[in-house]
Amino acid sequence: MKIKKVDAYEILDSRGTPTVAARVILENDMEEFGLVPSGASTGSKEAVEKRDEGDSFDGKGVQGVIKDAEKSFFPEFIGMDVENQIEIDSKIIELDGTTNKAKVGANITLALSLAVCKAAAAAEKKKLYLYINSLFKNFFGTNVQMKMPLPMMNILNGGAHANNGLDFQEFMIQPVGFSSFKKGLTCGVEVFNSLKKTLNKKKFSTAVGDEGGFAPEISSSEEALSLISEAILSSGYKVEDEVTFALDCASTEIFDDGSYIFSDNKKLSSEELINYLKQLSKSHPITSIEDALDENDWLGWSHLTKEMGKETQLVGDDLFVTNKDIFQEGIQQNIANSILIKINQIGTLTETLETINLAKKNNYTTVISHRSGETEDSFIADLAVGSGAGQIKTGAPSRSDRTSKYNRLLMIDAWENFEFLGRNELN
Ligand code: 2PG
Ligand code: MG
Repeated sequence: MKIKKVDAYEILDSRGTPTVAARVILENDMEEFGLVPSGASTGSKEAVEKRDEGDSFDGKGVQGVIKDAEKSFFPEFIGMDVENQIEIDSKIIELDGTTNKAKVGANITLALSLAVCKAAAAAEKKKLYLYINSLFKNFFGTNVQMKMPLPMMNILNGGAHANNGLDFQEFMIQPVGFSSFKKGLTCGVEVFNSLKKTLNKKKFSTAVGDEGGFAPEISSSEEALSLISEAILSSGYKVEDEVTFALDCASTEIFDDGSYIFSDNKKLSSEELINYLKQLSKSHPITSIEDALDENDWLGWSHLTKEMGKETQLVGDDLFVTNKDIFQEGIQQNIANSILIKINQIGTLTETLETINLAKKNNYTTVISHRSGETEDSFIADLAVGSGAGQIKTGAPSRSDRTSKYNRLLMIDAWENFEFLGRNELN
């Protein structure tokens, strides 16, 4: 089916910051939209969001960027076959001509790429996850097993996503000990609600941060983990057997001049931070740690992987920025054993699928991820299932920008008989 028209709209993300929604209209007048998320703690090598830098929205408006795209970029795609995702994404990359989508803006390129995918799925009358799964077959000739992802639920927020004294950004739980997605998610939700009661009892605020998790005024990781442990126990679940912890240290944010600077003014070297994380993992069942070290501290990452990689999932987010060239380098150097996949870090769907494929080929686990600034679009839920990624990180079960993903997964789970591997996803 041919593309008849492409246009775009300035809409709002979950922080009230403008973002882009692109619309693809097909010859038969069917239309689909691609909505773009936005990060707060961004890796320096991510694809670039283009903004107007004018007076409105503190310079974050995208009206002008959209106008430019509508004038000279979107018309290039009229008449193309919407089912040819690779050709369309290649043209996006070629017309942009930069390595980080800086000319057109990754917010424009991704909006178009996602709208194309959704319109093609609709044209073929296929559920989105099934269509994404078929892209793997077309692109790489491989049959990817679809499955329900193990959630990584960020129920206690710190770092750049909250204004408490917590240095690490995300304290997450993973419901590893369940036989179905539905049971696992139910556990996560019950623990989240139990954490609210635990915090209330201790007179902490239960206001939530950007990703829907609580952001109490606490300042140590130990305290965060013990509050969550208490919540798990009082909701009747078992720590370790049924629920484990995952951290996103987002350490690039606290790295300065060769040291990791903590809010109590403690300065740690990468070796010291690795030792601290090892110690923390001894006292709590932490099964996954994301961005344990700075994005450029590759020597540290190499030590970390040697020291902790056998028993802990070590996820590269700012480290790899969903970029297959950077990731390939990391694979060669034996850095990390897992990759976070964020569609807007790279700016097209084809490149995202290539990076997922590279991870699968090299036995890295994959975690499909939201951004802290999200929209109601649940595309990443379909991506997680269709790509058989195994894990999804999409915040707390609170606020519609987060629950839209969980809700979509609950529906897919009800429609299909896809397996849920729980703990076995973690290597
Ligand atoms: C992260 C993400 C998502 P942000 O660091 O993993 O949780 O945060 O979107 O702000 O980069
Ligand atoms: Mg991260």
